[in-house]
Amino acid sequence: MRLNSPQINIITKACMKASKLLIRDYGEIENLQVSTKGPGDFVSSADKRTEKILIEELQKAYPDYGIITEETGVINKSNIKNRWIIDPIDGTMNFLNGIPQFAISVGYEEENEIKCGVIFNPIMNEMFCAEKGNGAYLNNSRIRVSNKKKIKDALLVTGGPKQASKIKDKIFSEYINVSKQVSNVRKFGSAALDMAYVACGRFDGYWQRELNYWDVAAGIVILKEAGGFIDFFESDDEAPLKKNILASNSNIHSELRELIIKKNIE
Ligand code: 2AM
Ligand code: CA
Repeated sequence: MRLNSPQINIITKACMKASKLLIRDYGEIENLQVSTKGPGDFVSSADKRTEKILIEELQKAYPDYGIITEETGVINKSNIKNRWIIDPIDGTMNFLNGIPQFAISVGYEEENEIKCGVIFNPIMNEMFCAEKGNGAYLNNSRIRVSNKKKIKDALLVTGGPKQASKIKDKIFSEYINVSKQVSNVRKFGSAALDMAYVACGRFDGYWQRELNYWDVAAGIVILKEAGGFIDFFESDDEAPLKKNILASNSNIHSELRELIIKKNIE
């Protein structure tokens, strides 16, 4: 591995540590699914505990860094120069259902730019990581986006709408419109892994509305370092933690963007 900043080393170690208990919890899910109580509370405590371990490990190294997390919110609010962005379990619904498509996602932001990040699926033992200027890796191998050039041949992935979404109809019609123009579309349920999969060429592109910054922070640097292109289409500058994201191998980007935005206007 040729990634060498102190921050990427710290994130990697924190993810490894947090994943040990997460793997054990995942093994319990099957039993809980058939119990009358169901796994709901169990998952929420797994989420909180994973986050706690990550925060402890990251703070040990840099106590004064800011932290934005899904569960706890913001820590050290005044430090906006150096921030960790944490999603302890991205793909919670999959985790809850015993589907091994979820990940710990941690990004490091400096002066408003993500400098390095890790997306780790502990069940598949796949660790995606990247550092600005030093490339993107899956475990120990360098990764790169696909070389697909035509949108009609593209295999895409998307997500949402969430249950509470006020724009469900718009998101569903977008899905139909895009599906008609491409090879196929998948929906895997973890935004972080969706982006990582574009980064390593498994998918050619990904889009999703109504995400949070922690869903995508680590994915931003991993995808960019793998040669991909990202844009936050129709996102609200006033709400920097809310994102609509379009990520691709870069070849198909403008066509895909046009497909999503133009079809919505019609
Ligand atoms: P989560 O698993 O951490 O909640 C699923 O389409 C993807 O969207 C997941 O990465 C999921 O993250 C994210 N997402 C963000 N907000 C969501 C919400 N309110 N409901 C469902 N998924 C959400
Ligand atoms: Ca998430």
